Amino acid sequence: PRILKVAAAQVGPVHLTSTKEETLKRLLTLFYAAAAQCAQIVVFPELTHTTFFPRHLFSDGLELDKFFEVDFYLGYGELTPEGKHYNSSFYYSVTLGQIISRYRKVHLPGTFEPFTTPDAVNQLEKRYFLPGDIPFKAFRVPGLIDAALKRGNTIGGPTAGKGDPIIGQLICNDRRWAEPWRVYGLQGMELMLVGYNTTSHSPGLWGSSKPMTLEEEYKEVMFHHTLVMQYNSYSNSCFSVCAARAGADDGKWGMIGGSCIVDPQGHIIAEAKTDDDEVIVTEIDLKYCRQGE
Ligand code: CDT
Repeated sequence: PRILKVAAAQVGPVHLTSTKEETLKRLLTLFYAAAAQCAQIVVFPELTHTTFFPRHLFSDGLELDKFFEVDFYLGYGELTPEGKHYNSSFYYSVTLGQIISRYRKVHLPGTFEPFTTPDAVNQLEKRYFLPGDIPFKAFRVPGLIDAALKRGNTIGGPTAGKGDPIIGQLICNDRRWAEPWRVYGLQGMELMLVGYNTTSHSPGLWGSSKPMTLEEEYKEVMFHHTLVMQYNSYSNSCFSVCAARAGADDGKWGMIGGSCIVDPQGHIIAEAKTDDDEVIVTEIDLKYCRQGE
């Protein structure tokens, strides 16, 4: 059997004033909670270590750079040795003791210039990040499944066993577009990992055909989130794990939460119940990615 235990680590509010040490402590607590439930893969959100800083305008480059790190695992603000900024994630394999896949967000939402209205909710990703330049490359992860099965799929590095799961990664807004899922899907991807920060109220950014109350807007944003996770998992016959930032950063910037794990039939098989730090864990059997076999 090709069975894995996967987890999404949802992270509650992280304020502008939160220190990385405080946040890291919370992430470790979530990590250990997932490990205690025997999870083999834990997915953390986009830009995990800090508040979702593209809502703020920073004119001082040095002040901005404290949100970037050269290396880490999870979703993070990447500062390259050449001084370029990306919204990135990576996958670290314990078996190999190294990062085996890197990704840089391609679909950067929001604006370059900040809004000027007093109630503006900025999303300045176009200002702070370059669009991702790494291909959507699925990767095999060794060591997670002992018994290799005959799949006849040849992608992956030299250490890749034939039964090793095939994984893809995206960041937040990327999940709304069919192409990245399909490009990974055509490489036999069985598990998609997505970290995200989705604001529950984004005047001027989300289109809507009618005026909405805050509650209606939250429901609509959550509907689109689950719609794309469920539909794309279904249409590519893969499992997916998505991990959110949740709650209100700085007491006012609402995030939808909604971390969940979806099966290849498009059903949500595990989901977060809170708007705060929370781990969800479930077992998945990759045989369900291969319909009709
Ligand atoms: N972080 C991120 O990509 N957020 C976007 C919101 C876009 S504009 C309100 C998302 O697709 O969830």
